Amino acid sequence: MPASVTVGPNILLTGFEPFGQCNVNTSWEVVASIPGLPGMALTKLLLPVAFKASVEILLQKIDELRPDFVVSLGQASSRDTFSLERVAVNIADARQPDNEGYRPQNLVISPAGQRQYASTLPIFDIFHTLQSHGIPVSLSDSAGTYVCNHLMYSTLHYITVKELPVKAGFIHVPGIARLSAANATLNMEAMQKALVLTLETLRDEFAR
Ligand code: PCA
Repeated sequence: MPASVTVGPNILLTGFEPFGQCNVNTSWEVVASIPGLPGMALTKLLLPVAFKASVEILLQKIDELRPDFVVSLGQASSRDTFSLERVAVNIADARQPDNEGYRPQNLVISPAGQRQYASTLPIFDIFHTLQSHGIPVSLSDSAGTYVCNHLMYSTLHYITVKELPVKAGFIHVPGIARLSAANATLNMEAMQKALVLTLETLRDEFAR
């Protein structure tokens, strides 16, 4: 047997570049800080905050890597919890232009696609695991209508249409200002722990 065989899931983990008023994006900060973990092969991918390019880059990576799971993270500056998104909706409606200057307004992402796609990650298992470790976690009913929702929708649509054996979903994390506030419920260390526990939950689900 070759020495380098990895037993366990192949996980593609994505975060975003900075956008808007922020010069860091905590989603990438937390993804970049995660160590390699036993029992899984982890690939990290930094995505531009651009409706079109983020999807093109991610779908190309899915084709190349054929991961078992795709876990995408984005920053939601005003949130205080590690937010597991339940659904992505078939709407692109931006209040501000993306980093390429594109600003869709009240557009349908995919005319032939479903109204919404539910996350196919085991979000309830992840929720309970994080809760039992005292991490501020929530199930979120909306990933918004900006680049993050668009990425989640487009990924799940692609996987569905192509009938790929890939599970995917999205997590929003608080902005850096929230994390560093004196009364922050979630700091960087807790967020790293939350992501590690999330990945370990996926590894356990894969083994079942
Ligand atoms: N958050 C934005 C896009 C990139 C990011 O990190 C969003 O919630 O859509």
